[in-house]
Amino acid sequence: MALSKEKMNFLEKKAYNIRKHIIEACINHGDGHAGSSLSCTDILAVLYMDIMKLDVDNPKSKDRDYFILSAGHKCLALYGTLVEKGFESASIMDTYNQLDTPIPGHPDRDKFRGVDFSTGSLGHGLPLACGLAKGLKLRNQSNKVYVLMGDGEQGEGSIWEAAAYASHNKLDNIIAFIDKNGLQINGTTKDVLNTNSLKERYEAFGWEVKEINGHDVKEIHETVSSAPFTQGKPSLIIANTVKGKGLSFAENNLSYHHWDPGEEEANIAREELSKIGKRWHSE
Ligand SMILES: Cc1ncc(C[n+]2csc(CCOP(=O)(O)OP(=O)(O)O)c2C)c(N)n1
Ligand SMILES: [Mg+2]
Repeated sequence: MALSKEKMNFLEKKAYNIRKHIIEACINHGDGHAGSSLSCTDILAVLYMDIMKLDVDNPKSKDRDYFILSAGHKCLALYGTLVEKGFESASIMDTYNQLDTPIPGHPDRDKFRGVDFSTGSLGHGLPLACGLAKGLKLRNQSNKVYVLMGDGEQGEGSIWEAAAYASHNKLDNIIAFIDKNGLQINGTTKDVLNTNSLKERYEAFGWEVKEINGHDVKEIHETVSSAPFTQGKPSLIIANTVKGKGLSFAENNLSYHHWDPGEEEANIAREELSKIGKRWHSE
């Protein structure tokens, strides 16, 4: 079903709000994985606001869908999304990465209601998704398992063992995303470990793969709504993204994988946010 203009507007506004949470938390705390989090914001906004079956008042409900942020360093995007979903008030973002906070530098399921899996060590999200998806199949449950990985993360060998397991076990309840921004921690993926043939590789492992613009909420929505793409096969969405999306000086800039905002950059970021925010405030 085509996405209505109102729904598209709603999702874009949610993505803006999440970006604002990410940027303000980095400024407030003095650092954070801004580039990585801004890269996957639109995907999380679409998933949590309009795709996943998830009741904030009853998150342990048996028929809920699951989300695993395999690239746990992108946690500011997840925290901002959970705040926008209504799991906690926005003030929680002020405690980011402080002692005893529910929202540390990598997500911890025992600390923040709404976080499904503790992650941070790359390469573990897809294996976790396999265990969860297989368990759901054994119980004849129809819940979906969404997992989001980075493109640099594809260098982890555990992902490929899981990719083979998922197709062998016909886990079509797994819908995976790769946030393909072309950068990782210390270089381009092209230079560090080339990821250009990801589509072909996953297809060879028995997956059905689609490639999209990872910042176009309409395209994200339409694509994820049509998953599983083939019955009996796990689905992969390769989302072409821009690391640091929405913060002009950080876009496609390796130095902003982890951002330590000085006063000057903080002021520019606030100005940019308020400029974009006018679109919503004028409604
Ligand atoms: C097993 C493991 N090795 C190394 C790291 C350190 N590390 C954190 S982020 C990162 C780069 C990830 O790049 P990518 O998957 O492309 O994510 P992006 O930040 O571009 O969204 C690395 C190597 C880690 N968290 N876990
Ligand atoms: Mg990357």
